[in-house]
Amino acid sequence: MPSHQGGRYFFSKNDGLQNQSVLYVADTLDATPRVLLDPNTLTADGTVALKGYAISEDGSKMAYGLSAAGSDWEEWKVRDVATGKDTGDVLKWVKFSGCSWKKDGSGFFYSRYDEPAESAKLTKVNEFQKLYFHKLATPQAEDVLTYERKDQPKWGFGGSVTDDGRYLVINVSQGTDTKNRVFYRDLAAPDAKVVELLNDFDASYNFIGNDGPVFIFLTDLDATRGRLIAIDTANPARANWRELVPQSDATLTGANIVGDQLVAEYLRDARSQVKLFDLAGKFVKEVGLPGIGSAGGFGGKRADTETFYSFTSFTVPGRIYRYDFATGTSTLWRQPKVDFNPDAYEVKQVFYTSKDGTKVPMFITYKKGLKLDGSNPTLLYGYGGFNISLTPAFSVGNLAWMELGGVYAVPNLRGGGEYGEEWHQGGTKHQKQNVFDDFIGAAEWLIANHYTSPKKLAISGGSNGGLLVGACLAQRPELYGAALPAVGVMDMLRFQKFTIGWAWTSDYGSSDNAEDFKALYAYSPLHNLKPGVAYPPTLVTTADHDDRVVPAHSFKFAARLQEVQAGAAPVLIRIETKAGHGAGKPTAKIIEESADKLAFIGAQLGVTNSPPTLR
Ligand code: X97
Repeated sequence: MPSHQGGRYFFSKNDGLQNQSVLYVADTLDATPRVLLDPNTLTADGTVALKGYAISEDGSKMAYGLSAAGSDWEEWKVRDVATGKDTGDVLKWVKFSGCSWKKDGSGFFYSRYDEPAESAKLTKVNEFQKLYFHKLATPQAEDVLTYERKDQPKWGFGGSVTDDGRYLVINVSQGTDTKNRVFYRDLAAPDAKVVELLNDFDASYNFIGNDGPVFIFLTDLDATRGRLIAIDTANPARANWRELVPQSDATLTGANIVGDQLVAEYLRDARSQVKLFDLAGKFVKEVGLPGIGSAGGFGGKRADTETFYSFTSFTVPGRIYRYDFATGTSTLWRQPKVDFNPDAYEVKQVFYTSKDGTKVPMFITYKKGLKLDGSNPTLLYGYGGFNISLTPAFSVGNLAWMELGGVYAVPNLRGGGEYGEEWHQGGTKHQKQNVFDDFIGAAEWLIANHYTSPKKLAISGGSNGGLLVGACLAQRPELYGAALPAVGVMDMLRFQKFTIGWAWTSDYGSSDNAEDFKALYAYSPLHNLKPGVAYPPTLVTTADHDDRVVPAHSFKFAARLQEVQAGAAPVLIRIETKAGHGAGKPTAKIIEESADKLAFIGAQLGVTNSPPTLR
């Protein structure tokens, strides 16, 4: 999506097979863009990725973060937008950080950790994050420490300068817990102290923007599906908080102040809905979307008269639309060319009942003409955690599967964010088994409704979804014909001991706590594989530089599964090199890995259709 800053437009584009997307700048939307940063020129194998960038207020400078070989570590640099030359500024040991410029362009705020020992770079526990200000053209050693808490190793800090330049808002997080604190500092007063505005970790408070001293937040306080509130920093007592947009039956997942309005993004049964409100919270109108699917973006500044958003679904490759606030119309700006006929596919949403009676939605996509005779090779994909929602999205890999006659199914498991914080909490800690029951329930529904049968059903998921696949494999080995656990958390007793693993105790609990230990031990994939059981064909995947979920999880799980396997089915592990948890993976490696995974499940489920002719 283009963003408009300092009179220029910035956007990225991938021709389709480029390892990394290229960042362009253009003077107007219609002007010929020029390349501002092409990560493909930084290494021949495309393993250096652009992880983020921030443009200074006047559009003259770009701060940008690169990561190498898939690691979460980033190195930030600064580029002169007019000349395309780097300024020489270099910031190291940046991780889980944003970047926010001071409006005078003198420098920016970012978050970093202390430098780890070389040998522990990819495994050492990440704690004591610190917020810094980097002044342009000075060495990192001279960066000004803006905020740190030596008494709170687990607090993470993110700094953002408000649209009007007046305040630095400091978001305080505790790992992946949705509850946070919010502090701020007045940037207009030279020696202003940090004000602890929201200091309780009692709910989530997502800063949306400010109208002078009045701060607007998206919160789940007394509203599991979210609402917008206004807090006057001059009068911050709770009794004075005002509700701008109350909770509704759809889940409020994000909001922005653009075009002098509040653009509110909702999920209704995991499908996007977008509404506009004025700054007092009065409903203005709904933004008509091009169909059932996922919309995102809607960024910009308060004074902007336009915004851009992406729209995608299972059969709609990501399109970019421009929304004009004056006319209230969306126009298609860019759309990729993918050589397939979307009308040849069917997308539907069903609702099934899980073990405890909970109604769970599931998207199912397949080529039209499907016979419900229980014989269709089916790929069931899930995640189920961390308040993350699975919404309709396009993937060439999934399309290839469906072209071969495969069914692709995505249930919205508990633990996700589809129905708000209550839905998320329902799949965490001592209730984590609900997530597995929901996934198993999806498999059983697909079998009972004659889409497929156990021998024709593959399960897949990555990260927390790798845990999902591992746990469901251990609990119901006879239910599947193949399993693809990717970059999974497989050892639930030790995950907190490496890199950012401790952060996930908000969803998982911790083996350091006796009660949690019991719950974790009961489902930990590594600890629940049993000798004498015939497990389905399994291809475990991970990568050598995964410092989000260290690859040891997958190594141990694969070794144990090979050890106990009583059946004849293969148990393989595929370890990608110069790659990590997934973000920034070059297209060439994505294709190689997808091809191997599809070939594995295709062979194991007996996919017999001949592949479509290569064009
Ligand atoms: C993480 O582990 C992200 C680790 C760093 N991090 C936090 N909180 C986040 C963040 O500890 O980036 C956050 C971001 C997205 C979603 C939730 C938390 C943060 C929050 C506010 C401000 C700045 C940072 N994640 C999980 C993961 O990778 C899920 C998504 C992000 N997992 C791997 C979970 C289990 C397996």
